[in-house]
Amino acid sequence: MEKRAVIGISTGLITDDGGMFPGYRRIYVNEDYINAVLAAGGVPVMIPMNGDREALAAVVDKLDALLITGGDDIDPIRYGEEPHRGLGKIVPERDFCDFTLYELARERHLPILGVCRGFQLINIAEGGSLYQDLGERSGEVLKHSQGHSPRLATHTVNIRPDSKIASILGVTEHRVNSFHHQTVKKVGTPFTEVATAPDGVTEAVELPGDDFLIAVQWHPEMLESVDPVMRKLWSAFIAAGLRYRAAKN
Ligand SMILES: [Mn+2]
Repeated sequence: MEKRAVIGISTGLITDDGGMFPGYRRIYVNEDYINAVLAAGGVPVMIPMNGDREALAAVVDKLDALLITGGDDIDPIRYGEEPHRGLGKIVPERDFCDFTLYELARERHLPILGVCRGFQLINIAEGGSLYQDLGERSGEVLKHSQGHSPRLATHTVNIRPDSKIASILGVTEHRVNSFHHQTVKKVGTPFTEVATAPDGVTEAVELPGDDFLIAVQWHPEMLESVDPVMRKLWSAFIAAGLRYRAAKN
């Protein structure tokens, strides 16, 4: 029997600007996600973005955990809003795939980790909403779109001491990277907000109870190689995958 947890990784779409095939479509994932899963002992499996729900269900059935990755903005119609001026690029096909993967994994109580867009998507799937651009949020807003140096942590997050993520990371305050121009407006109903930036922006949520369902607005995969604290999040996620596999068999 396979001794390592198999971690499904959601993917995105790149359309070639130039080169040999302008307009050609490619499915991709950032290499850091693969490396972070491998470093924590997991087996990474890319799930190619597609619109075949039955095929996606067949893949999810073979997984021990699901990682929902970062990427473009989510179509605001998903939370009942028209597009505002600050909205970035949207890819409805990817939205379909990612929401479907989330739903399938949630039904099966798979461990789920959401990163950046994945964090936002999970919130929306559970009835939450977004500020389509941080400029729509009133009051002081920190720089959340740092725009450079993926491995550089630039702002602080305060973590609820009684949260699962605090016990995983072993800290209640930490510095993280930040590559988002949107942010959570309403937290999804079943979730607890477990980390915030000093300006009040939601930076992590988790599901109370036994399931491993944690989502973060920052990019822990980019910090994995430089930050031992972030490494603990990956270890805990892979460990949850192994527990899921053991319970299933
Ligand atoms: Mn941030």
